[in-house]
Amino acid sequence: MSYKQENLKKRVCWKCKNQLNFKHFCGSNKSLSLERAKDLWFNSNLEFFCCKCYIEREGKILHVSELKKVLILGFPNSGKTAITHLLKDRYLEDPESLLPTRGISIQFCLINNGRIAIWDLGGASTYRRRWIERRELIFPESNKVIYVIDIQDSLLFNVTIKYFSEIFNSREICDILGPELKLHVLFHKTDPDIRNSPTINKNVEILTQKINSINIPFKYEISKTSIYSFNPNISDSLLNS
Ligand SMILES: Nc1nc2c(ncn2[C@@H]2O[C@H](COP(=O)(O)OP(=O)(O)O)[C@@H](O)[C@H]2O)c(=O)[nH]1
Ligand SMILES: [Mg+2]
Repeated sequence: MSYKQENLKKRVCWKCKNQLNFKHFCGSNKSLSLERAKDLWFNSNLEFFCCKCYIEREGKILHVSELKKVLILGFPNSGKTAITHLLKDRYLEDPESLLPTRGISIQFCLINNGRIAIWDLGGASTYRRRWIERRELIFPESNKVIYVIDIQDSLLFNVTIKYFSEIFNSREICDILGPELKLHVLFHKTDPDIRNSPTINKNVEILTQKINSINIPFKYEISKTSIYSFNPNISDSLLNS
């Protein structure tokens, strides 16, 4: 089996986050062809463990409980996919390499022994319409919705708030989501260097007013986030609370 020349992405152990090695993975799974091994290695829905964590898992130290569902919604380019990566992997290798999301991308991660499915819902207009039309398929059994707004792009405020209210002012969608839903609105791209600038403060004020004027039937929280100041505490509070 030749894997030396392969430019394979690095993976980390799901539990301890130590880096894993494709060569060792092939060595421990000799019955797999190189193609099959690569398919598995690149499949982001699969969990990989290092030997130590795998043995502990076998010993039932790692219990996986229920699967929580988190939806990430918002306009294109607001930062949904970047946030999904940060929530799932805790790091973002190359923010510039993100491509527009086609349809839905579902990523799984494990937090405090609970499995979480993060649904990153494409924000292009055809998709936005589709999520609302197919609400019966998209919204049921969600534990949390994270709605992302690019705080720097004030030209889009009215349209993103319109989409937001199409979801959270819809009796039907709110009934599907249920009264226990946790809604988190992110004023995203509040980068550290502009966090306290007059423009951003003004944008925060405008958006907060717009959101507060919508009759949202859930408890909601507004946070200012940036990929440049994302940390594990923010991930935990977004996924756990
Ligand atoms: N300045 C800044 N750019 C960001 C931030 N988050 C994402 N981006 C950039 O915004 C662009 C769109 O991000 P992406 O996650 O693909 O947006 P999506 O279309 O909502 O999924 C990419 O070029 C990202 O690098 C942030 O916090 N600050
Ligand atoms: Mg995307």
